[in-house]
Amino acid sequence: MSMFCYQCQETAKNQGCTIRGVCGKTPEISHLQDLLIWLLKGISFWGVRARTNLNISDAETDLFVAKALFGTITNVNFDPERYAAWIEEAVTRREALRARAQAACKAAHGDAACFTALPEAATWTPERYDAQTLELKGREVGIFADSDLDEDVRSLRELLIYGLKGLAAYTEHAYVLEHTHNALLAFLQEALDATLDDSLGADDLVGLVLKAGETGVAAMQLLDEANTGTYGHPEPTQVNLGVQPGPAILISGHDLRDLEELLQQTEGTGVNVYTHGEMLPANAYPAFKKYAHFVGNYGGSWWRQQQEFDTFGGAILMTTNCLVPPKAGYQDRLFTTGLVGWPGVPHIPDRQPGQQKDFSAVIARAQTAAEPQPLEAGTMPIGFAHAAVMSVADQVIAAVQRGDIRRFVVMAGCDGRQRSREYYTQIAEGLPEDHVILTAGCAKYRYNKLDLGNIGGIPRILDAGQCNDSYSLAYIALQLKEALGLEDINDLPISYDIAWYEQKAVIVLLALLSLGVKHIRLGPTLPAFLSPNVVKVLVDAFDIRPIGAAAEDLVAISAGR
Ligand code: SF4
Ligand code: SF3
Repeated sequence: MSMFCYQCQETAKNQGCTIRGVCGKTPEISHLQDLLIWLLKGISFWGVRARTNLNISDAETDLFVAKALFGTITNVNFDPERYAAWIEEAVTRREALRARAQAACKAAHGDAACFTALPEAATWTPERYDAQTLELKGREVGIFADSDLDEDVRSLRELLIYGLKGLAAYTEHAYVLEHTHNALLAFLQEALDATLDDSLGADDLVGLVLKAGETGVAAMQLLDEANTGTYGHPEPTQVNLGVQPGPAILISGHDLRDLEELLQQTEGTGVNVYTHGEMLPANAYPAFKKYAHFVGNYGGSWWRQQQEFDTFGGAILMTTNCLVPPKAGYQDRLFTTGLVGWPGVPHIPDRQPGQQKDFSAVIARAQTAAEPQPLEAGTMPIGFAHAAVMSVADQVIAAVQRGDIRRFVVMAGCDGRQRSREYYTQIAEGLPEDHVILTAGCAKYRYNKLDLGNIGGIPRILDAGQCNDSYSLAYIALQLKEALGLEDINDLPISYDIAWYEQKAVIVLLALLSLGVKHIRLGPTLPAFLSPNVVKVLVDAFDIRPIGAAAEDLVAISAGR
């Protein structure tokens, strides 16, 4: 086995990538990621003890842990040099925290009482930061580092870590917009530290997994406040799918601040800006709609980028996941920023305090590149986040009470390459006409261009936005429960048919469970990292089920099962 990773839905044979990642991740990157995660556990060991016993914390290190976790999400970063730099920073930060904690503890309690049993992750320091040394250590500390570990404990630790990655991503997005909540960062460390603790059994870890879900709700709420507080509430909008003459930049990923600064810097340059993948919902924000050169969306979800970036012709900016190994046809037009990286692809550095990022290299590249070739034409409705839906709440509730809307089906989450995801198109096409789809995330690209009509003016596909906007769906459900005078969220006429791919979907799932949502269908496959016993816990407590054949699931969904 040259590597082992099973964190995403496309893992090989739904068991694990052992030779090279289906995503393009090399064994080298896999080992560097394993080492980085292990060192984040080591930072957390000191972080938790310093915070809880000694009232010591380091805000920059707390945020570093979140950023580094985000950096290891599927399809974020494939650049070994960036990982080596993060690993070195992790050791430096850990040692600084350790020195402060040990000094404070000794001063308070004396040498003998302080930190006697230290896990290796809390102390290991490499002789050199060269790729070979780091990779070698990464091989020792991966998922199977302890071959005797109980398989359910391993499964729960990994489930927790993947949930934390998603939680870290949402938290980091909110921090970029200067919306902060220290408890979120503290929980990341509490949970990472717990994965080093061999005294914790399956029950303890299940408790932490559920706490991760609750913390996920808080992170999604914070991010919602950050996005809507900074850029206004998304408005129902018909987004253009065609192209316009002129040089162009395609911006993808989830980072709205990058988009804002790119729009400001391209204004008046003659360069048009289009969205791709998860940036599509930005077309519904008042703060961005005001730019005349922000002209629409190009293409579909992340996995289509190898074809669509090729035909786009212009410059391309990846602000977050999902980055697919670039093809030669567009690699010289591709730029990364934030936590994203690919070896040899120019990276736009982080913003300095009080300044914008400098996107001039992206703009200059667009000015010498080709114009976009049309892929499709027409428009598509977007912008149905919670404020827009709640502004017509009376209409929605009346339609439910009259029976015009008999059921909502939450079809949020991720898209992916596998053919089995045609299931989601079949479900969308096959739902009865009195069913309304609520969606968020790139899962929607399996059906968002279908014309499913509307019910009394309410579109049958209500797109709340990015996966980052999943909070909207929970908010709408909770508001409907109140308005309809129901006791239990599960009494609502809502079914959940969720598609997952990467780790942000894991925290969305855990957040839904923490809100008490039951009977979720999850597909296209159940996560490979769930052991049979952990699946059983989820089934017994929450009635989670794998998707079945579309025809059978349609009957069951419609019957409220
Ligand atoms: Fe495989 Fe997914 Fe891990 Fe990539 S992220 S190596 S595809 S399991
Ligand atoms: Fe998509 Fe990567 Fe999950 Fe944001 S962009 S939802 S997969």
